[in-house]
Amino acid sequence: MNQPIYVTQPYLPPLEEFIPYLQEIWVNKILTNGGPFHQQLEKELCDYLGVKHISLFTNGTIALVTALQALRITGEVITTPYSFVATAHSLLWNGIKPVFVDVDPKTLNLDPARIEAAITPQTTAIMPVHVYGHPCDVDAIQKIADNYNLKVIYDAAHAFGVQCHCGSVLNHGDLSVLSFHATKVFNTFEGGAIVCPDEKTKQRIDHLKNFGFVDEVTVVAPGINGKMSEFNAALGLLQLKHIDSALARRKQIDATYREQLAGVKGIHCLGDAGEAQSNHAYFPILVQPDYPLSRDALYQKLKDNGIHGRRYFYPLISDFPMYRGMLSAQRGNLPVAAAAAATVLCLPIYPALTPEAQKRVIDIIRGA
Ligand code: T4K
Repeated sequence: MNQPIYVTQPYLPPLEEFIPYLQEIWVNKILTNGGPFHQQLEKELCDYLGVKHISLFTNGTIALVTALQALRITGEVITTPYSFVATAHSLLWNGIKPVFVDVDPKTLNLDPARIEAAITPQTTAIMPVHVYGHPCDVDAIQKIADNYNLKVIYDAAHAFGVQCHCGSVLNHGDLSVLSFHATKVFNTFEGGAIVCPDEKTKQRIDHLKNFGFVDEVTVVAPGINGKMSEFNAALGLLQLKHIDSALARRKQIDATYREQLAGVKGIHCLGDAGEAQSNHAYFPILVQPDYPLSRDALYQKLKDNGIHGRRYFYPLISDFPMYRGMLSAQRGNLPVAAAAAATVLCLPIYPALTPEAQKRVIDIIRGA
């Protein structure tokens, strides 16, 4: 019986390499609240990612909620329906109205050409997502934000280590938010971070994730508890030692899928690795009408063979009950996103995926 193959499997470095970190925690007895591993990971991530400041968080969702608070965003925010639900939930948690705008058919990222029409006097920010780690059109988005005096907060949950035409994609916009969840390219079991350009903003974010405390007796804002623990920070430090080989293996798997699926009628592989500097976080395909099976039939066929692909992102966020009554959530407003949600399937991609396991996936898709 073959082992099940999941859409992803967390990368775990050898256990014995983690023991010294645990010993250090046990000796120090500093478990959280900005301890030595937390500080070290912030510094090492800045160096690795090529960014100025990072504030670590307990997860990406709390980081998104806090990023909006850090910039005092209110009113309406333009965002994408084609993402994980946490993107829009972070707006609702702040009492902000999401305004959904359709995506670009090539990248499935927020389409800059459609943003202006959705701006109202209540619009204060744009929250795009670098979906699957493929960079948004950051220049076009910034131009609109500058013209209308809007902030830009990137949901960069998938974009660890992604480069664009001018260095790290995380340096674009006012803030970028990363997720270090178990399913991500770089994981700390649970975790996240806000990337910010200046010391003052970093300080405000650090206060907000620590209940608003500035010192023992001063609270400047109704902050939350968003701090990353020393355990998670230690995992991050260890992961960082292995990240380059993990990314290299992902790149090979991506290239094999592209090569082996290139001639399969009705299968379109998104995000040509050659043109975008991807981290190969996901391998999304679109199952088109000229493929012999529907997307859901292929999903099921793979599943029947122990291969658990995922339909990221179906349903659209705008189809969930707390959003679907909104004017911008109407299907007619979002044809590209709706078509993608109906045809997308993310195939297994992770460093430990063996060539034999990948061949099983490819053979089923080719053999339909
Ligand atoms: N913004 C965007 C654009 C995001 O994609 C996300 C998260 C966020 C914001 C929020 O960041 P966080 O607050 O999560 O840091 C998963 C993840 O839970 C979620 O982090 C992620 N996006 C989303 C795209 O995927 P599920 O419900 O699909 O995950 P789950 O548990 O079904 O896992 C998928 C597969 O991974 C499993 O079939 C097996 C494998 N797996 C998973 C876990 C958790 C393992 O092998 N081991 C594990 O520990 O949401």
